[in-house]
Amino acid sequence: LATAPVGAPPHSVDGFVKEFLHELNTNQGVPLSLSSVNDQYMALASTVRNYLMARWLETNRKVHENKPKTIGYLSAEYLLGRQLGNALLATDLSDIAEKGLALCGIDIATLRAQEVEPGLGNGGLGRLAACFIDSLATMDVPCVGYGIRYEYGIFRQTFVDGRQVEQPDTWLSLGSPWEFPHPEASVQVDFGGHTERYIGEDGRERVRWVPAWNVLGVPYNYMVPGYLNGRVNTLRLWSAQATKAFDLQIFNSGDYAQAVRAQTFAENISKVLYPEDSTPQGKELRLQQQYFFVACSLRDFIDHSLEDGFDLHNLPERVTFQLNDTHPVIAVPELMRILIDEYDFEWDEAWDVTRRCFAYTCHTLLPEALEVWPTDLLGRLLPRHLELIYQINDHFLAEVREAFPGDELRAHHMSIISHGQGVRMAFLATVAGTKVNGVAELHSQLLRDKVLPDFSALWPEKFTNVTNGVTPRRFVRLSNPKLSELINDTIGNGWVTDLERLKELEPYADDPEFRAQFAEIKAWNKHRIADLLRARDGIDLPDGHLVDVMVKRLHEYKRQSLKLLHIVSLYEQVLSGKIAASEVTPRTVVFGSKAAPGYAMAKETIHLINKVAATINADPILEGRLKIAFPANYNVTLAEKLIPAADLSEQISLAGMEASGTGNMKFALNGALTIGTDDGANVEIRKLVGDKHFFLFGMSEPEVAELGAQGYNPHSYYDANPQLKATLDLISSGVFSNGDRHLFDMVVENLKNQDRFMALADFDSYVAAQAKVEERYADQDSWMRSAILNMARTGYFSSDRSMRDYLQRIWHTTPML
Ligand code: DL6
Repeated sequence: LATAPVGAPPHSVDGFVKEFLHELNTNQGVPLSLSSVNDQYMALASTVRNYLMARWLETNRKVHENKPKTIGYLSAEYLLGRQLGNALLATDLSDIAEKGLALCGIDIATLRAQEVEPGLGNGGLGRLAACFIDSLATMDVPCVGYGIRYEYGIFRQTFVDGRQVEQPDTWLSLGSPWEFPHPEASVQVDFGGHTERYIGEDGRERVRWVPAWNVLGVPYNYMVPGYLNGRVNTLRLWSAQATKAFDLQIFNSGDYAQAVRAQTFAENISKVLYPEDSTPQGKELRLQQQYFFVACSLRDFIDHSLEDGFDLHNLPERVTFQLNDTHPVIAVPELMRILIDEYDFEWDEAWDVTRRCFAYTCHTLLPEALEVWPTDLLGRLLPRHLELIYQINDHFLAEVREAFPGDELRAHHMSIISHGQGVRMAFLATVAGTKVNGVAELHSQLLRDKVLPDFSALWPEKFTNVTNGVTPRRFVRLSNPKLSELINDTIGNGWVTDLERLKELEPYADDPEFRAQFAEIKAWNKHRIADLLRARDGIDLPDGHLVDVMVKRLHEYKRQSLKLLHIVSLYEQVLSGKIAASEVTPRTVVFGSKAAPGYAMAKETIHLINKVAATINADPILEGRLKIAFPANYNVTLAEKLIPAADLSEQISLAGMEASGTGNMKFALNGALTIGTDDGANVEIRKLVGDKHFFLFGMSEPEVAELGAQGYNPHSYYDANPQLKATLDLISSGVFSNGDRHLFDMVVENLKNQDRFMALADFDSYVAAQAKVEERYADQDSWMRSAILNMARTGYFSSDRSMRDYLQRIWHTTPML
């Protein structure tokens, strides 16, 4: 079968069919008649990939020729979502592919559904990285995303009797057509051992690291296509392999397990993603992962730069390495080591280059989420790096003492190495980074004032904010095709790369016909998710309900338990006859959430949600007016279908706890109204959409701080508020647990007696805001008007805008023309 020239622009359905069949025959080795769905999916992916290939090669050629400044995005997580739809969109091949496959008797939807998403991230931080690399490619900015090719991504969640059970995520089991392994370009990474001092030829004392063991990092390249702009950047994920596959001597002697031990040990490094999102554990394997991927990435970038004739003294003109949280911060001493030990730099020269090469993004406010590595662990695994960290700290503390003479307490507080704890990676990142940014205005302010106040006093100009964003390609254009069509018909399609243009839709909020079309699309999206959940989870969603969605990682600070208290409170009021079922607004509450496997409170909360759901869904007293759906294994693929169907977006973290949130942006852009606290990016969403179109509740951050300082006593709220008491007592009554009054003690007693995130203090205000939701929802016209205004006014939250901010404020570079 003849093939069209690789990378030629999409021309005809016939041409596409020829290529598809060619791929099916030559790559999968099957004729159409005998092909499986997976064969067809793989062949379709290769066909689309071929169209991207010429652009990829051309992008790489341009980079090689022009040697532009590049962003090296260092992230331990990329939550990519499915690739096929995005690749079809980037090449404008969706229609041709659909028609071509139909000619072969294949429904493209079946092939789309065959793809297993690479879940190489935990939540917001990993998904943000995926949005950012999409935006950079679309904006023609040279970027290499560096990360880890985990063999098993975030676990697959199942429920057994309401409890979360984790299954391994075997995302590679049917093959991944989107990756290009390059074993010939493997990089060696050393670990352990000791250091030695010696006198170099120039008479200077030098240090040599004598490692004890090493592994190979094998790069796997992924295409990162820009939207219809001909650019394809690269995501390079590293996979660990043993330097020596197995010991033949030992194998021959019959000890098979021992013969492959080194291999197993090495491969463990990239085996599995740590499933903790905000409470990192100081596990040795985790530190191995972190060093492994940054050592590979720096080596890769530096070697390529040297091949291009670059002088390492000018490295900051060639690259900014953006540190996505503290996970890649070990890159700082690694670059120092390379410059000093391998390229003979003097300390000051090396530090000057290193400082200008890095910038740091912090994604948290929780003290327990700030990584600290015990010095003995670091010294055992990376002895040379620990020495360099001590030296960096000595130089830094000298600077502090010069700036604040006599203030030893301050120097003690700011020390990168804290005695008793270890190396504070956020401090190291702040000392080394040219810039430090938070991810929403409030977060950046709290970062300066509360998390790193001494550092912001020393270097006020170092601190900046870049509010997060989301890619409109995946989270509107692909996920909400009907809405995209309506927007295109109304204002043209420029919004896909210039999201602020959604503002042009504002006047249409007052147009009854537009509102009707918008409402029809919302209803269509609700049917679409209902069909999916029926097939996927056996969940039935009723028609005509307010769809109220809370999807995010399960964490106490995010307060899924507050949402649950609202639901149980409604149920209690009907049970006790305080209100009639007919007064309850028909509402379906959808939860989607994974709990870190070791986080007992989070897992118990999931268990409780499922038990409450089972009871309420089965109780005729509510006349079907309240329904709770908790589909298992919430992921990017499900988000893409669920978010467009939402009426109400739950963003109810305790103020001052959520760094930004990005789900909140996706919901608003798809026309959901937010019920939320003044936290993270909610603050900016509310400012942009206007108070009338946002349900604000709860304490502000200063109020939270004040209550905390006074001494918060949740029990006093329980005692003083009869409805809250009745609600918590109902959970303890055994109604949701087959009469077992203690099954949920862990959750209930914690709320009554500790409640670190003050759910009880915000309960009343939350319930009152929910009553306003119901009132507003009863007036569908006014609700739809607000929904349209939410969409029209939140174009600011495009990750393209975030990238422009990074380019201007941090990276000081421009797109490559
Ligand atoms: O910045 C992306 C995302 C924010 O939107 C969330 O608010 C924040 O919780 C999340 N942070 C993490 C914590 N990881 N660490 N460390 O995932 O980042």
